[in-house]
Amino acid sequence: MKKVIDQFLAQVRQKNQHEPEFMQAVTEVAEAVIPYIVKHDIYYGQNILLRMVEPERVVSFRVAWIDDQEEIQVNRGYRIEMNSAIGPYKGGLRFHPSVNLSVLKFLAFEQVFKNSLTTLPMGGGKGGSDFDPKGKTDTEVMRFCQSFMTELYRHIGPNRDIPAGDIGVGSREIGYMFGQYKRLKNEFTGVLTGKGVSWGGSLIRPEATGYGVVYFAEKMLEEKQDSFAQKTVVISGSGNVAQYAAEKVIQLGGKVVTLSDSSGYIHDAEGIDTEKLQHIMQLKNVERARINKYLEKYPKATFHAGKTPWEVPCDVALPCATQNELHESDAKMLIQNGCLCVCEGANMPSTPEAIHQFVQHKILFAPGKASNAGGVAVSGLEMAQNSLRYSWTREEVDNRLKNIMAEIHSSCMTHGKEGDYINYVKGANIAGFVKVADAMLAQGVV
Ligand code: NDP
Ligand code: 2IT
Repeated sequence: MKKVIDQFLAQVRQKNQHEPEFMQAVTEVAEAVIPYIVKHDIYYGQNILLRMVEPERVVSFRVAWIDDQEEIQVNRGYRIEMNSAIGPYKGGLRFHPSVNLSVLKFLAFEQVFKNSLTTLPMGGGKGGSDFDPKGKTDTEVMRFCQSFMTELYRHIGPNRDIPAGDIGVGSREIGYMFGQYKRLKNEFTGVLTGKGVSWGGSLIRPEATGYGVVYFAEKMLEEKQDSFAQKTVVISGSGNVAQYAAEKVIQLGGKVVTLSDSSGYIHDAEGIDTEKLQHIMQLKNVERARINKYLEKYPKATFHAGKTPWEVPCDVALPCATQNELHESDAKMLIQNGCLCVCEGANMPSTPEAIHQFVQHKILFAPGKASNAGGVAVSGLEMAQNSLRYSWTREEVDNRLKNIMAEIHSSCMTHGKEGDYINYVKGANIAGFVKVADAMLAQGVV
């Protein structure tokens, strides 16, 4: 089996030189799915995975804009339309200086499996730019978003490709991009998700990824007859996903002791309660400050510059910042400190070596494509509401989100059970694969 997997990966690597993140994502899927393909005649011999790793379309474009000093700036914009077998392309836009083809292809590839797991009819895509919103004024961000959309608009549409937010793209950026799309097309449609509630957005979409991660982790703990009550929880990141993961953990009786950003992490041993979290939301979302500003108001907390929070002893760890932020040595430290459950909020935050540690030690471990699918799932519900020209209540959307996370959890169990251990990596990859593969086979060689 190893030989078959290695041969496949060598073939993919040859065509995708210099794309380490993409190869990392493909390797994880190949290791889980190829043994399954080999055992199932309908998939075997169809080159189905080879078709899945080739994006249906890749668009790359110039984004020129003028900054506040009247200097001309040039960024690169992308949209990767990975797979539309089960629905229109769907996935976020990331604005971060680290954005390149490899990063977006890995994210688009993950999105295909994630969207398949949600039970909703969405294909997979991802896009973004190497634009850095940090330190930019609102008017600079607006001019950038308008220039970006002036090219992107011809490639997207409510039945074709529906972008949303990701790192560096929140409600402000979605607003500017939606405004420009509407102006260019003279059409009010649900072409983006994550919109404001007064202009077509869904209640619970801002909370959905973070809440969904915690609903998923709750299901994992339930398998061990356990819950979040009294648990010490370590979270990385302090953006959209981390903030609402923290909010839900607090509601369920857990104690959140860390949050972080790219400058380091804060450790509040007394626990970050609702009031402290409100302050963090003000700092990060309104003032756009660095996380260590927390110490000005809460001096008992400590700040650890340049570090990630995995060294802090905990019961549950929720990596919610970015890819490859949790390494093998971090995994060993978490295990040594008695961590029971690692549930990914970010996309691919754990390195393959770290995942190997978790699986080998039979720690509850959920890959992001399963546990962070709540965000795109509620994006799917936003699309449904837009089509209905109607809005559901908070309770309605939250209940649907809970049910979807429970469905994803049971799909992982169906395909991931290994004796008394649930291998969520295997389960998520196979369950995500089956739906897309079946649709591709039905639609012929296209
Ligand atoms: P935000 O931009 O709101 O927040 C990102 C957070 O992660 C910030 O605290 C940021 O710190 C930190 N971060 C980003 N890059 C790095 C880095 N290279 N090193 C250390 N810290 C970093 O993004 P989101 O919360 O939306 O996204 C977080 C993760 O969740 C991403 O992996 C994203 O793909 C994933 N995700 C997001 C979904 C969504 O609906 N938004 C859905 C599913 C997954 P700083 O401010 O210093 O950069
Ligand atoms: O990674 C992700 O799933 C997202 N950034 C959300 C995508 C979406 O379309 O809501």
